[in-house]
Amino acid sequence: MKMTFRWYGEKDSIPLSYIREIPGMTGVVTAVYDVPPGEVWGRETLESMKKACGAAGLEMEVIESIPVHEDIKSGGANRDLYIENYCKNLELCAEFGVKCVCYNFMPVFDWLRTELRHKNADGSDSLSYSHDDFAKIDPANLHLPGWDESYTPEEMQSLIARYKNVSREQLFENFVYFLKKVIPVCERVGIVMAVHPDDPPWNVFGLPRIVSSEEDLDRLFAAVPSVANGLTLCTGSFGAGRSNDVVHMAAKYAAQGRVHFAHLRNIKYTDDKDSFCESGHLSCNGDLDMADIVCALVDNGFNGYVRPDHGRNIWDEGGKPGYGLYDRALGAAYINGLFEMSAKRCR
Ligand code: DNO
Repeated sequence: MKMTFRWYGEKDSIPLSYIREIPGMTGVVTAVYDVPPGEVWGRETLESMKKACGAAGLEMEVIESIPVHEDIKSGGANRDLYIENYCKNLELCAEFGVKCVCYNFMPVFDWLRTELRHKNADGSDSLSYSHDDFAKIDPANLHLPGWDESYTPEEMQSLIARYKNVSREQLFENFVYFLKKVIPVCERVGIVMAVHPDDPPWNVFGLPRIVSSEEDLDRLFAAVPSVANGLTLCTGSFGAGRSNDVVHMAAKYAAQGRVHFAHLRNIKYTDDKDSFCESGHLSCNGDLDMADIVCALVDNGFNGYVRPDHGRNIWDEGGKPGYGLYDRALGAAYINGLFEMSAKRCR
């Protein structure tokens, strides 16, 4: 496995030199952030990012994400143009040594939470999702933590409206249409696609979500069997769905050679509905058994990229919610320990 760390480019408040100092760190997970979804990225931007990483002694082999334009997901009139642009970005990334692309196929929204600074008993704060608070949100007047700045309420409404006639089935067809064009390019240029699961793994505001469960994954991989059509095993996202057996999923998809990337974090269920809070990474902090998950990966030949996912905000850091330095660095250290121990135990 290769331990990596998400880096938001030159504007990230966490310098590459700090990332490099985290034990076991081999590279960053990053993206081009100054180009709207669907457009072709600038060669110079990638070039300068790659140079900066190289100078810091870090690899740049994972991109998270090349966003999938809403026209592709909803099957809009311009989807072929946006798919073409997507393929151009893949080719460009490959030129700069990128080997894995994490992306998602969630209509309109990416991850959703109801609170960004949920106070924890240990004094830290973290992201959380409350079933009751979510139910109170009026989709006609959306003010979602983390999303307020991304879209105006009007823009969000019109985006949601685009999916009015897009059923689960139609969304799946659109996904397969996209993959059938993109995967051959990946195979040619030596990149693997790693779909990020729905977060949380259920439909929101009446919008379908189709990467939420083992059943969804099986269907997706059967439709496009190339192993370049793979998975980001995001333990916190799948784990929020209580019927998902994350240890089993880790074992099964690692054995298929489809887990190209793992986002490792833990969550704590906070009621008997579907509420959860993002806990510290350790098994004893949450409801997922991180040791069992790592063993399942190692035992089944996992050899992909790993990154410590969302950390708590600790030591008054006040960083980007989920993406401060301190707790993710602690998470990386813990995860490194789990991998070392699992590998030894396996010998
Ligand atoms: C959240 C991230 C996601 C992920 C995208 C991939 O913290 O894991 O936003 O980057 O879903 O497209």
